[in-house]
Parts: sequence; structure tokens; C-alpha cells
Amino acid sequence: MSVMPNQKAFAVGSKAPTLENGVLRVYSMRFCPFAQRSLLVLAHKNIPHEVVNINLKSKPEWFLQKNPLGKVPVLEQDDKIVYESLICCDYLDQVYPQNKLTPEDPYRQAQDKMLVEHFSQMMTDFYKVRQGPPAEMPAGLEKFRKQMFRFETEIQKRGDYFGGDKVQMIDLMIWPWFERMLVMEKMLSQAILSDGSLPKLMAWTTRMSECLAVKQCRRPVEQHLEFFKTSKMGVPNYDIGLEE
Ligand SMILES: N[C@@H](CCC(=O)N[C@@H](CS)C(=O)NCC(=O)O)C(=O)O
Repeated sequence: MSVMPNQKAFAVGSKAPTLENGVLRVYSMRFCPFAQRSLLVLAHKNIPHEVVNINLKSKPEWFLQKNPLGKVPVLEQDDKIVYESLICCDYLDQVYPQNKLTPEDPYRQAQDKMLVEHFSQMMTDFYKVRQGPPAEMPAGLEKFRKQMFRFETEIQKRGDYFGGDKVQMIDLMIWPWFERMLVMEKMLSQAILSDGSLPKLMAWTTRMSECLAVKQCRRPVEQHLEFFKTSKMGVPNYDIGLEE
């Protein structure tokens, strides 16, 4: 369904690939959690699309013309351009009505958006811990775990998924960071999620891992680890796992 998802990243000086009439394209980066949000929605709704990967350290001029913020994801179709992951995902859910992901109830929609805000704040803190001095890691992780209880309590109230009895937008919007947390646990040899204190959330991660869209958009653990390593060295390898 998706074309070119494993194409090497386009860099500065490259020629913009031609976009055929009517084709929906997503500009992505293979390890970007924000771009993964859009890819998850596309997969869940079975929307035909093609993927163009961007080298974010050396962005093509033509990419910056599409999104002056210089970030992925970006959607493009004919003369339409949409960027910012949450806006892209809402747009896709409105334009492609199959497998609707947004709840009908406006209050529920507001609650879900607030939860995404809490999540974004928590992940900003988490990345600071990950990037910071190793000595500060235990205290930082403890704070992170405390914030995680909000999600444990929330899923207890909601059901099998944050969306209730089925995967909804809220589940897909937060999933990419859970994929990475599970990788971080391996990397740090430290329980972040799976120390037993967040049983409902852990059960949700297992359920989500079995979801088809999640399987289709996942990167292998070794690739995440390699990407993290190369990023930390300041030379992110966007093409890990692709043929030379
Ligand atoms: N708020 C944006 C964040 C997207 C974002 O930060 N993407 C990163 C890659 S993971 C990016 O494109 N970074 C390039 C840059 O900031 O120059 C969204 O939700 O789409």
C-alpha cells in the first residue's frame, strides 16, 4: 500500500522526486516518532500513500519550501500541503472516513487532547534525562515513573485501550514513544515501564504490539539502538538497514 518507505533520505542538493497527480505523499524520517504518528494513521485506515524520507541534518531546499518549519511529517497531495503531526493525523481522519479514529463526543476529544499534552510534556522531561549526565538518571527516571501513573490510572478507567474497547487516535498518538521506551529499557538494562508498577499500561503495550498498523510501522530494536547511538555522536544515520 505504501510506496518507497525504505528509500534513502533525500539531502541538500537533491532533485525533488516528482509527485504524480492524486498521489498522497508523506515526507518522513525513518526514526521520527512524530512522522510515525502519521504513518500509523495511514496504516490503520489503509490509505494508499508513498513515503519520501528526508535527511534532517542536511535538508533539501525543496523540502524547506514545503514546510518552512523544516520538520517531518509533511503530507502533500496535488496542491495541498499539511504539516505538524497532530494536524496531519486529524486531517487524514477527516478526509478518509474509514476506520474512524476520533471519538464523536467533543468532551472525549478534549480529554484525549489534554492527555496528549501531558504525554508530550512527560516525554520532553524523559529525553532531558536520557541526554543528561548519567548520575542524574535514577532521580529523573523516578520522576518520570510518577508521571506515568497518570496513564496507568487513565487506562484503568478507559478499558483495553485509551480509546476504550478499540484503538483510537489517542493510542496511535502516544504509541511511537512507547516503542522507544521499550528499546531504552534494553539499552540501559533498566526497567522503565516493566518494573511491575504499571500493569495496565504494560498490558496495553502488549496489546498495541499486536495491532497490525503498529507492526507495519515498527523499526527493529537494533535499528533504533544504532540510530540513537549515531544521533548522540551528532551524525544520525537516517539510512540504517538500507542497501548501500
Ligand atoms: N511538532 C512537530 C515536531 C516534529 C519534529 O520535531 N520532527 C523532527 C524529527 S523527529 C524534525 O523534523 N526535526 C527537524 C528539525 O527540527 O530541524 C510535529 O508534531 O510534527
